[in-house]
Amino acid sequence: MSLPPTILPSITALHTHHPREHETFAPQAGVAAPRAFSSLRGSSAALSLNGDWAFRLSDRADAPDDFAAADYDASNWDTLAVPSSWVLHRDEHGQYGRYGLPAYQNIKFPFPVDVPCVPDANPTGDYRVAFEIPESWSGGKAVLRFEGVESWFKVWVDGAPLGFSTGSRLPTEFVIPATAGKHTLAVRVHQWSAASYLEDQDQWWLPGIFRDVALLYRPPRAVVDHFVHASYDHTTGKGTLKVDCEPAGHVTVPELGVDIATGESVTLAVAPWSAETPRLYDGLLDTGTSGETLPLKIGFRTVVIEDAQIKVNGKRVLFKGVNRHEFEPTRGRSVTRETMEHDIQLMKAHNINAVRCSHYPPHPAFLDLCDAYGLWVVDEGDFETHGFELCRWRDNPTDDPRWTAALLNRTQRMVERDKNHPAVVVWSLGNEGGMGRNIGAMADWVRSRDSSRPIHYERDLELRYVDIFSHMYLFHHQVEAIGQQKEPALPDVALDAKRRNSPYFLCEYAHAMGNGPGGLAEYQAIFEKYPRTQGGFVWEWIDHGLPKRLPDGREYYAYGGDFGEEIHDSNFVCDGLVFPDRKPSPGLLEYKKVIAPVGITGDAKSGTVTIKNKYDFASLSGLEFSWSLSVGGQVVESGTLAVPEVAAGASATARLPDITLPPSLAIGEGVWTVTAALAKPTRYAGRGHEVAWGQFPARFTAPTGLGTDHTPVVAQPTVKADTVTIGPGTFRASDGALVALGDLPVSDLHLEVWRAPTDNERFGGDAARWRAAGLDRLHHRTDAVWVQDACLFVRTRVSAAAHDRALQTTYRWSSDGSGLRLNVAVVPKGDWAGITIPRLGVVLALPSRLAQVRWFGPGPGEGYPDTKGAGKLGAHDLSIDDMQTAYVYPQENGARPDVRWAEVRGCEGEGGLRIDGVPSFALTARRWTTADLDKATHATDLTPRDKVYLNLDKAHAGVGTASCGPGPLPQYILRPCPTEFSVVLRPL
Ligand code: IPT
Repeated sequence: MSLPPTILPSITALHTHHPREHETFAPQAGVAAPRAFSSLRGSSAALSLNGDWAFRLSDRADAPDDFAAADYDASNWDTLAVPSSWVLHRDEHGQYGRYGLPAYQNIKFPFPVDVPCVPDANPTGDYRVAFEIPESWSGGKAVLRFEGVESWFKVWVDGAPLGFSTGSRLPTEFVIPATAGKHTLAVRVHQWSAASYLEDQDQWWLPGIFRDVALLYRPPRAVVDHFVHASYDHTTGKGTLKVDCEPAGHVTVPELGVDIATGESVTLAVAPWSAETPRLYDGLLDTGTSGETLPLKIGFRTVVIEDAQIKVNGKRVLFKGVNRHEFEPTRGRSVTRETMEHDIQLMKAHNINAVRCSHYPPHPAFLDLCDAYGLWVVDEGDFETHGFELCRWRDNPTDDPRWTAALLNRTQRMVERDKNHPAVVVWSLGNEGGMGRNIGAMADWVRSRDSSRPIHYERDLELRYVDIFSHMYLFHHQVEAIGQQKEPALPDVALDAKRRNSPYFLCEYAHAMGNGPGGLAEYQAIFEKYPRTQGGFVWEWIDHGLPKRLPDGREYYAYGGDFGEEIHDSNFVCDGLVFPDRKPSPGLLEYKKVIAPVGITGDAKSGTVTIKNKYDFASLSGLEFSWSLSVGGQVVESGTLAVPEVAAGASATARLPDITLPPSLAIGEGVWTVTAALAKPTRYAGRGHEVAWGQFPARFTAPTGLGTDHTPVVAQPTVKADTVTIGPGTFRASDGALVALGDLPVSDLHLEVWRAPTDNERFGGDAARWRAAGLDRLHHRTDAVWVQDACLFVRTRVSAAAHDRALQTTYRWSSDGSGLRLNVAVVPKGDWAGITIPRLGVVLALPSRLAQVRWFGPGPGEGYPDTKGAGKLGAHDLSIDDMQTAYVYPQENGARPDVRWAEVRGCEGEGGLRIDGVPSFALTARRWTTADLDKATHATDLTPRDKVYLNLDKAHAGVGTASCGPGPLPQYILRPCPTEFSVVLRPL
């Protein structure tokens, strides 16, 4: 309907939205060309501007920018540390909120998708700091360098605008005249900008100047940029060095006697660089500037694709990798060099040899450390547009020419900054940005600038533009098919041929969220079998939990939703191999074992051990081997093992000593353990650090004791009033409940098939189906209690409200006088088709004074059917508290699998209970119930009850990695079927 012209209201436009300066597609203005970080290493002066800056936070982007004026009075502003993210600042009570709050979303954008606009509510940090340029700099230039600012920033010096930049995890330089005297630097940072559409990585949003800021003096003729080309020819053993430099200069490498002009190349015998042998040569680059020489770290190595494999220095390499985000619980992405180094030491000590920089270039110091310590690095562009997937990829920047310049800019700044690192062997264009022509533009540019490294971008699944075939979270059997070059064909014949002859790795796999990841060993077997499948990168290194404090002072790790986010992705941000405090999780220990560089298998009959060197380059000369023989968990003899030289990829056989044990010792389970440890201290671990180990049964091995099904039944039950006793067991006659074992009160013994769902089960796994089937709320009705054949029988029907299916459970108790044997027979009744269960066992409650567990079985850490490689068979001793694994989101944890026997005692060693397996059981000991654990959402929700709960399980399901990827493999899934198991209980 239109109104007649005469009564048209006159319009006074009060506001029309035009894109604001931070809502443009342009990535930067007024900045210097990108260059190698190593170009800054010259001996010329540099001033760090890190420190306390004046700071003011506005909740909108349009606060007046008069604060940039040199004479602006900011005396009433706050002080904020640079580098840091303003949202992570806490008050003296540990509370957040002074400068807004962190927020976590994985894929979803936290604002309406409306390219290139962002909300009016746009936290904006204004910063001011004074600096002084010394007299001695006059005649040269000064460069203001920002290593990382999230997400858009504009810079003024003395009130004059210099320009702006985006690309949060990339450096920006502004060149200014080196005018001696005092100056004022003013910076405005918007949290949200058009560039935020390119930075949808799965992590906390952490705005601010979060990496270093420096002022660099550049004398005339100082190195602007340089590119070190150092290749290695494995057929001749020679390396070729050429250093391009602007301006031209001279290169010396004293150790090699090299003295060449820049642009000139020299070929000579060298030791190559690899992640296993990180040989760096020190060089010097001199461009004839007084007082400025540039140190070079040169590593000779050549990366090629050949035979559908990535080869370094002529050899196929196997990536035993991890995805690394930058994270520290109190500092966010402002990670210190100490932490970076600590991480690298932890990685190396856990046999990890590769890092994917997910999903942005790391702080430059990290790559220096990778060069020095030896890690293969996939350096990745600061680029992810995953949130567009939820809008069916409409307006995805990846395929939009308006964004080509911004995306190229990001790629160029990564490659230019990091091109001189031998550790960087693959360029990755970014992560989860869908597909589009800008990927082609980025790949073309990389190829034209640096043809020495292959290009990766996982979403280019057809390999239109990139060189490496890669997936995330693919199932084992699909990876195996790729190993065999039998993947399903692409419709385009030429692309199919290219892809089928390309190398493959999993840029992400084994989602390490909570308890898990399960199935690592099976992946590794595939990687080791097929040359094309060159390993993968576990997702991810660290749980990004932020410490939050309760009113009572207790701290816990917070995750998405804990800061009142309107939309969020809960604890999906906690999916690392180390906990937020960097303590290794059981997943890391499992990974260490699975990827160990030495395979150790033995055969007691022939007295031999086979040692397989799984390194790609290194010999085993850095390791020393030892053996031990133990019986029932007691080491009876040990010594060193002589192992001949074993070249990379080869195997050798070593002889075990011939040991005859006296018959008195040779009873019980005998096991050989062979260990490979560092023979010398390294940068990451001391001499004796265990690298690999293997175990195998001794010749005389035999299970013994009560834990067999042949124990004679001797003690007769006595029925007296309302009590039945059998051996040490006292039962209530009315319902057959065990009430005491000797003097030890016991309560609430019953079948349990429930466990507090793991993250893998809650996200993508079976938890919802289990709850629907009522496995978490089973009722136990006693059907019958009777004494027969020296046994007490208790038959129960275990079933859930609203369901007619049940587990008929019969407990049969008997005794040989000292021990009390429990046999549990479970028969599923009714329709259980399609229903799996998480575990099957009994739980019992004991007095809370029990505190310490000693057991014989794998350990000391937890283990589930698909995560039990790291457990070493032996006798272990832990407190109940130390048996808990405090996953950030509470869930099933702490089970010790395949336990032969266990003793639970008070903290002073006073009496308790011994459990013998028939032949073994899984043991969990806790101060809370399964239901408590299930209900808890943060570690501080769990408070000890006045009981200790023991789970004695016949079986646990595997944990898999279904939070992102495959669930447990078929052999690790439990389906109800008629089953029986036994344990023997004895008072201590
Ligand atoms: C994949 C992402 O690349 C990674 O950043 C992280 O989010 C991970 O998932 C889950 O934790 S994308 C996924 C949809 C396969």
